[in-house]
Amino acid sequence: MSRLIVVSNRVNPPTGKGDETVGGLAMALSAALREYSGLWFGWSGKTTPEFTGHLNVERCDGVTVATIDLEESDLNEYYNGYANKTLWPLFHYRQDLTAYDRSYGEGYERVNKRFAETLAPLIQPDDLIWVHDYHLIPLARELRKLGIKNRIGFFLHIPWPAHQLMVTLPGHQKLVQSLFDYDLVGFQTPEYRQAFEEYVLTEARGAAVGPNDLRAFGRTVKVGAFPIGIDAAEFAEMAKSDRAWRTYDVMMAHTAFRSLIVGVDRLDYSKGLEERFIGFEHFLAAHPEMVREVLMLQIAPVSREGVEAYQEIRARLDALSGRINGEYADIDRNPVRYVNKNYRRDELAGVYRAARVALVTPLRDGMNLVAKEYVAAQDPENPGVLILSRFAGAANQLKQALIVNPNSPEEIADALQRALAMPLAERKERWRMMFDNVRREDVSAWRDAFVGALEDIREVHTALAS
Ligand code: GDG
Repeated sequence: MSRLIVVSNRVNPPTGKGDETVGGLAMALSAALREYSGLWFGWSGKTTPEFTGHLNVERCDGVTVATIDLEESDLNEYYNGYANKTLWPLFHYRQDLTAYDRSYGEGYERVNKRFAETLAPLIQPDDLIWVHDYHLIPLARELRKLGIKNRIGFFLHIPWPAHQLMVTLPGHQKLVQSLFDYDLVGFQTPEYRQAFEEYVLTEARGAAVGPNDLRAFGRTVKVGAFPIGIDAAEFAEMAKSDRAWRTYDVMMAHTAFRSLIVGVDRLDYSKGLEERFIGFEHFLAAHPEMVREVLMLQIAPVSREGVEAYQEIRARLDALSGRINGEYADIDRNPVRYVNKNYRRDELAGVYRAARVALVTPLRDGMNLVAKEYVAAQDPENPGVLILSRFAGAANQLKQALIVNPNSPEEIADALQRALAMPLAERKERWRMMFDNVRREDVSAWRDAFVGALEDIREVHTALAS
């Protein structure tokens, strides 16, 4: 069996000490790495005055982890710059927030080169290399320049934008061309894969040369949709753990007979938090009899604080939650509880289980794992209702959610009313179908489908050679 090398911007393997803040994705990748006796490579999250290429290598719970430190200018130009001020907003359809700065592009190229130069000596001939996300699109190109001939796959966790949006990016052609140095490029949904194909066919004058093969820039790449999942069985178990029950009890006591409506998101403008708050405000205005019957809890740990747009949205959300509470609070209750703290995963599971409704209303989202976690954490005998944005990749799979356009406060308000009034039988029926999907298309299925497709490429090569 080939060895697997996973490359991602940040590396956060579980420590094996019950570290409950580690996400499901890290758990799943670690499991795959253990199975393939693999290596996880990425940025340590630390900076150094001058880049040395020094590798920090450690073993974490059966997985070898190799990280490098980056310079302060790398952090500003590559991570905060090109990745999070250029690609992230553009790929989430926020052209208004997209910054184009030549130094960002240079920093992005430089860091990808540094990743490649440090990683290349660690690669053995038969290794499979799996690169993750928008930070590292040019990595395969840099590795190929160094003579690496291994099979390399790329998975994009965020949306691929529509063609007309993609061409607004200076240097878009070079970026897309670098994807053709991979053997396999995976997207979250058929829609994003289709958007990529449209760019290749129209802008790069490429051709579809097989059901999953695109040819352009003199190379052929396999493309596919690989919707990411969660470890549903583990999450459902976690929702019944002692700590989850304690959190559940605390939530029930504090909601004091009100229905809990929950949102859990990194504090990010793509998650539609402002629009969600305004939708909730509409609901309260349209249903004054419900004001004392509901509590909306929004958990939103801060992220990317080095980027101004994130500081600005934080300030706007502070103001908005204050405004709604100012208007609708009473001496004994607030309709909105808004917290920026990070919780343990088992505590989150308890919160999800206590919530009668989950509001997952991103304006754009590659997939959205919170929607799946909410489903997995429900009590099968008394499940809650998921309200889900049509612009989350998850809407492609969780069709029994109440699907809304997150830009419409009226639609959010109407869906809340419908969710709160939904009879138990309907809640159970919708939940059952969603849970079946979350369980079937889980994180192991995602991982196996991607790694399997990458392995198959070798089989084709071997068959052709023999
Ligand atoms: C990207 C794509 C795609 C949130 N608050 C806490 C906490 N979380 C966890 C959630 C969930 C994860 O963070 C967020 O995952 P999402 O999928 O919702 O969103 P992104 O972070 O934007 O992820 C996305 C994903 O990659 C995977 O491909 O689905 O579309 O944007 O797991 O539970 N976890 C803990 N405490 C918190 O307070 N422990």
